Amino acid sequence: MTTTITITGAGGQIGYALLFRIAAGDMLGPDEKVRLRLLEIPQGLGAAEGAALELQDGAFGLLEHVEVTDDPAVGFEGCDLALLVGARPRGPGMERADLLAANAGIFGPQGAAIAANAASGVRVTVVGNPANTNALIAAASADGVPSERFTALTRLDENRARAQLAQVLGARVGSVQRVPIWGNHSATQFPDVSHATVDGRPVSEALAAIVGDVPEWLENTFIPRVAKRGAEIIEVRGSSSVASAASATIDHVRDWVRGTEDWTSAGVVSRGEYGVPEGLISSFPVRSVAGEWQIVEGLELSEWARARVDASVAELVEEREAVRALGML
Ligand code: NAX
Repeated sequence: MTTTITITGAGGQIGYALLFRIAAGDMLGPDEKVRLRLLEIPQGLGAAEGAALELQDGAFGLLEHVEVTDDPAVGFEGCDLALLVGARPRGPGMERADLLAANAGIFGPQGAAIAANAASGVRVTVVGNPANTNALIAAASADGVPSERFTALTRLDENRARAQLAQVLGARVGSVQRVPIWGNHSATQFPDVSHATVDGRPVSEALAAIVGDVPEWLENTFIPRVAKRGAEIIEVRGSSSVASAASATIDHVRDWVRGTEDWTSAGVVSRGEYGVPEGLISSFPVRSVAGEWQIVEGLELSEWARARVDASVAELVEEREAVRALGML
């Protein structure tokens, strides 16, 4: 079988880190051939074309074809998986409303182009920020495509949270599970350890023995560390997260297509679960079953956790209102 994958912003940094891993089979496995469509704006075409030459030189056995274009109709033609990475970054003096408007101007038309050109079962993953609201805008513009097919990447946040926990617990990261991210992919996100396990056992007791006052540690150390990890990477590396973001994108799509054994996190459309207003694209604990994300329901949330979820969801509501006020939703 061959899967057609469209990557927007393919000439950018995350695009460069993603393309070679997809071509190597890291996302869909060693038996699935891939056809790549790299969608850029005119200024990014040279970088995308250069990446296409390097893909050729990688002599990847699974890579059937690479096409570079700045035409969304061509870029999304027949695509099964759309990775929407390209976005407008916040420039100097840009207000939040300006940022939302600039991105609505990208993700609205891309949603429409997906509806008009993609394969009927297309699955869309939005990486470009503000990811949740960009996904909402794309979904709203994609007539005829169920909104369940539009997701926002919060897997990087979850991976960061699991890695931080593993480090504190002195455990392998693979042994730390059930650390969902709730809400927005932003500083308000809520990485939730209340159901977390290490080697199948609750982490709460192990944490208490190490950090003492667990609520204080969560509030003042763990959550800020996870939520501000992007800024930490910029400070240390001198440039934003790239390979880890690409890796999380691979994790998200692989799990969506091939299923999960346990929970993970994804920004998916709310149908009112946990009181999150219907239609918002919010991060939830999810599992992937038969190619579809399912929100894990029935989890207990403490009063403190509830307030954290509500605060992040309130930010998503504000973003939706701001885009509506601009007449772009
Ligand atoms: P770069 O600036 O390196 O690349 C972005 C690329 O997108 C550029 O080549 C640009 O020409 C292209 N582009 C812009 N508008 C486009 C359009 N309308 N159609 C097609 N291509 C377009 O940024 P990079 O470091 O690759 O980051 C990409 C996005 O990921 C940013 O919005 C960034 O904020 C976001 N991130 C999201 C993360 C997440 O977890 N959801 C984490 C990493 C990252 O911060």
